[in-house]
Amino acid sequence: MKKVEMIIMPEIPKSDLHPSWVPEDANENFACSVMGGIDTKVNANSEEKVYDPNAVRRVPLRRKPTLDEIVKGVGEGNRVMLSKAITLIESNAPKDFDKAQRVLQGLLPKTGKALRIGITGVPGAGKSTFIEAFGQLLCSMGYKVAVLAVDPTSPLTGGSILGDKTRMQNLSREPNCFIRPTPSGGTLGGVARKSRETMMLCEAAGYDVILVETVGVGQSETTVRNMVDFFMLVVLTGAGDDLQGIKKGIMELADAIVVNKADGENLARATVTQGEYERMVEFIRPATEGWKTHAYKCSALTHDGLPELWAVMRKFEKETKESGVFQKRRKAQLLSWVRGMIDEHLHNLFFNDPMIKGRIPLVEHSVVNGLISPSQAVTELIRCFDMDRAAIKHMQSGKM
Ligand SMILES: Nc1nc2c(ncn2[C@@H]2O[C@H](COP(=O)(O)OP(=O)(O)O)[C@@H](O)[C@H]2O)c(=O)[nH]1
Ligand SMILES: [Mg+2]
Repeated sequence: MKKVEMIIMPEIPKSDLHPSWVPEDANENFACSVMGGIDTKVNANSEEKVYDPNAVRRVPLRRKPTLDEIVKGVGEGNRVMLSKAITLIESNAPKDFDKAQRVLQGLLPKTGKALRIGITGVPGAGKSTFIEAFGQLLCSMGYKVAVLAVDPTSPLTGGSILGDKTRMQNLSREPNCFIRPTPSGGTLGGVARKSRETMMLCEAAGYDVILVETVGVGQSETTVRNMVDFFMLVVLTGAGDDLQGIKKGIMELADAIVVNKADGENLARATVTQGEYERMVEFIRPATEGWKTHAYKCSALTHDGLPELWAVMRKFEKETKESGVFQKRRKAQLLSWVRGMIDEHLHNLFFNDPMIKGRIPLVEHSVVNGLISPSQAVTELIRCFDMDRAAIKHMQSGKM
């Protein structure tokens, strides 16, 4: 009987079981790990296989990249590094804030080069389907496309884009496309800051077009209008007069109104609706100086009308850059961003101040019971705040 050769395997240290690579979007449930194989050494003088524990290939441990490596990686268009940088931006941990800002600072010279396009419309209008089709069209033309979402209404579910991931399956497979769901930032201001900074990182990573989807509710349209160059409103056929009345404010933000689902039996109705919107835009203030907003129709399903819309956007870019309106808007957006952040910072500083926290219920009680006027209440709170800040400063300077 043939002797069965046994190779006794020593216990592999736990550290060697660490995966050396995991997919970019893996979470802790990712079950598959890629490990180095185990080498066996054949003894030249005998047939016997000897296991040499030193021959176990050491798999380098996954270590966190340094900030410089992240900056370099993003600048070279490395998607893993881009995701890491965005994770830093999206983090709510104070220790990550400085890191994120250092990464952004390092990449600042490479930002600002993309065409930023905002897409809004009521749920079901076809925004995600449009982005999927339009994104693929742009990728086929050789552009690198980044897709972001601003949806502060559902920070827990990950926002509209995550919910619609099935509708972006083809686009997410495009090597030249990067899709990032809405960040969970709590307030709209928080989400907006993260989205703006994410947009800048994508630009630094070489993305030519940024598509920002937003839900058609509340203030998010205005917020997205303030972070993009071209703003597009996706509408449906057959919306009643009353609904269209509500949209007037949003129409005033749009550089294009697009009647989607212009396909099949709906095509004729879409053409009529397009005409109605075209008449309506005559009466509204254009969103962009020197640009005439028009109504268009398309089908995100059949892709009809998409190349024409891209041509409109390129025309918009060319004309506004020539007139200087493009650059003027970008500058104004930056300044309003800074102002907005100052507002938010001061707001947080004020309402998180321990003295104010304790004082507010009392002062509010006095106001509602007619003991002091609202103006007096504000003066009183601001005075408390000033005193508290002065005391904190005094303590910090070691005088107490
Ligand atoms: N017929 C037709 N259906 C569409 C078109 N675009 C989107 N849809 C459908 O409309 C529904 C809502 O689309 P979705 O992209 O999720 O809308 P969103 O909520 O605005 O992002 C889905 O069932 C889509 O398949 C289109 O151009 N034609
Ligand atoms: Mg959607």
